[in-house]
Amino acid sequence: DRTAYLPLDSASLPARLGTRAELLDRLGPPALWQVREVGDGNLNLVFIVEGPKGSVVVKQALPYARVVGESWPMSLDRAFFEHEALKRLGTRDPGRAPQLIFFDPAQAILAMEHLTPHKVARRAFMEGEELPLMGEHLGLYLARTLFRGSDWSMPTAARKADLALFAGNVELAGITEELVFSDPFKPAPLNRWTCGLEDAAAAVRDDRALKFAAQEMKARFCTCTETLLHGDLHTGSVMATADDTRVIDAEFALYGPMGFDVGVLVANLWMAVFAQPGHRAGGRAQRAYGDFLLATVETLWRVFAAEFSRLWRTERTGILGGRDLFEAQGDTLGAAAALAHHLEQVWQDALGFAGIEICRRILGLAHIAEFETIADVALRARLERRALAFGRHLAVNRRDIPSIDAANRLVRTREEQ
Ligand code: SR1
Ligand code: MG
Repeated sequence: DRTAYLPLDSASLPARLGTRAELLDRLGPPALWQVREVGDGNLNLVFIVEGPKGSVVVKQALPYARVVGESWPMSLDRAFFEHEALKRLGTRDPGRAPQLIFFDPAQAILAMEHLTPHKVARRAFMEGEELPLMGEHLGLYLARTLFRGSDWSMPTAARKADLALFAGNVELAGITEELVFSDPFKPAPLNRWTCGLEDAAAAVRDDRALKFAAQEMKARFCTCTETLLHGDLHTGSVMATADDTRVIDAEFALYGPMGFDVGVLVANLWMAVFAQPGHRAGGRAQRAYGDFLLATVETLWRVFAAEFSRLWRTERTGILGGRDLFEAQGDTLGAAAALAHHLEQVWQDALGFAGIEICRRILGLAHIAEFETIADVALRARLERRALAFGRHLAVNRRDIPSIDAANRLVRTREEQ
């Protein structure tokens, strides 16, 4: 499709994409395609295209932010960065990204595998569905992608080229810099919150310790370019079944601190725990589902640390490898200490980023479906208030929370308040 950029719609899609051999192979004749627009994210169009031979997903960037409308123009380049990122992430942890079918840069269209019967993790959490392998899969994914995109692992020339390439994703980095780290902590036109939380929002704007933490985490995000991040790894970017987990939607990819992807992901799992009373009656079932979510966080972190340590021992081939300083001189304890020091930094960063992510999902522009779909506004406000207090605690006290167990216990304590 070499014509000027034009957004797709369900009616025009078969005619516009029906000459692509990759789609004909997978779908069969375009006259028989069924097209549904299913995008529920903040930025893009997403179509499921079904034909007699199979189905695919077609994603197209819009020249504006869908969540706000045409008054917020946005470059189409994010489709390019998503494609580049998914190629790399899919290689670093094979099988965890969707299979890519084609990319058309002029039309900002990315066609990929239709993940079915996968469900967006957020939706599964609202429906109370247990995904027993998700924590393990995501722990492995985080360790492999974060380690293998860094100077611990990559050849230095390739890593520097990628750093320069993804530095071009400046517009989406800017969205995170503003919407995540700044807006929720100051008066900002796009901020919004549930009715009844006015006092909590005002208290945050007056909370010097929290604003200081937000500014420190923003500085880490902007200046620590240690690895290629997914960049928006909330639970709407995860699709899962009982035995498979996939990570989608990498358009926010950029070089940043490892703790960012970890922290955003666990923040969204913790928020799902806080939201549970809005989705099922209290008592044993609710408690059990919260336990499942907390166990998922625990598994995720433990698997992440174990797999990262394994890669540290076996794949430390990049310019930061440091084998000459430690193992080559017989100092295996020194290598272990360096690893422990690094994991401690990731842990503290993850807690700090998790805290900020929770604050922004309650006070900023982009909220989460687990809270937004709670029709009882008073209940929603009560649950969001608890989550917000937890998020604040994480951000401000991130250096004093020693373990994943301690962090999970804090969730349970806040839930009871
Ligand atoms: C205008 S974009 C708002 C949010 O949606 C994306 O998924 C990111 O999380 C971003 O912060
Ligand atoms: Mg997204």
